[in-house]
This record gives sequence, C-alpha cells and structure tokens, in this order.
Amino acid sequence: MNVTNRTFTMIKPDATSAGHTGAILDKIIKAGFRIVAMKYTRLTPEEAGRFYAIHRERPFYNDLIKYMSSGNIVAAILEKDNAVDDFRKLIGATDPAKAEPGTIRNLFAKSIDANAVHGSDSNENAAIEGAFFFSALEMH
Ligand code: IDP
Ligand code: MG
Repeated sequence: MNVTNRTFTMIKPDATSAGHTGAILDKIIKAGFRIVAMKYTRLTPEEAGRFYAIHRERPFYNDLIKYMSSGNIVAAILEKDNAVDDFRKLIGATDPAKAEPGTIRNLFAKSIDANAVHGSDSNENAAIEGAFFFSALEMH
C-alpha cells in the first residue's frame, strides 16, 4: 500500500496511566485502521523536544515536552485509505471540550494538553513522525 495511506499516532501519558490503552486501540482497529508497527515506550525530555520541534515557538512548548515525557506512551503507524484525515476525524478536536461526541478525545481526554492521543496532520508529517520511532524493518 502507498505510504500516503499511513498515519502516525501516540497514546499519550494521561491515557496510558488512566488505563485507556486497550479501549483506544479497540476504537482504532474497529474504525478500520491496520497496525503497521507499534511500541510501548517512554520519551526522554530531549526526545519529546525533538518530536515536537515544529511547536518550539508556541507558548505551551515547554509544558508539552514535560507532559509528553512524564509517563509511558504507545507509538504506532496505522494504515487505511485516507489515513491522515480519517484518523484526525476519529480523534476529534485538540480541545476535548470541542471534540465531537464519540471521538477518542471526547471519550478519553482530560484537557487540551493532556488530550489522550496524537495524530499526524499531513502525509509528510506522518512519514517523518513514523520514522522517528520505527525503522523500515519494524514496519509490517
Ligand atoms: P493536535 O495534537 O490536535 O494536532 P497541535 O496544535 O498540533 O494539536 O498541538 C500539539 C499538542 O500540543 C496538542 O495535542 C496538545 O497536547 C498540546 N497543545 C495544543 N494546544 C495547546 C494549548 O493551548 N495549551 C496547552 N497544550 C496545548
Ligand atoms: Mg498537531
């Protein structure tokens, strides 16, 4: 399948620590995404800083780095037709208070910063973010 049919996600520390990992993976799989690669890990502050480097000018950057390195995460590459856009619809708006009912952030997120999941915003970033965590040999 063409790499543009892939997206990248993380289940964030608030969701793993609250015990939502299984429920979130279940929603992702039932929505038709195939797991290409997946790992349960934790980011150092330095790694979180590199991952979110595109946000370094934003006022919440330091808090984001601290939060994303505060606990375990699940990183995964997902495959589906129209993966990037369909996954953004499945997770809902950045602020869970504005996320559509039934979306992953609406169901599981705590706040605009601790918002349960990451989803790539473009095919280009999906490829960059996936390569941050996985080598080609780890994608199946
Ligand atoms: P997205 O995750 O919906 O693509 P982005 O604007 O790319 O949202 O922001 C990246 C992450 O930074 C968000 O998922 C959230 O964890 C955090 N974030 C975004 N906006 C704010 C904010 O206004 N305050 C605190 N954290 C924020
Ligand atoms: Mg984003």
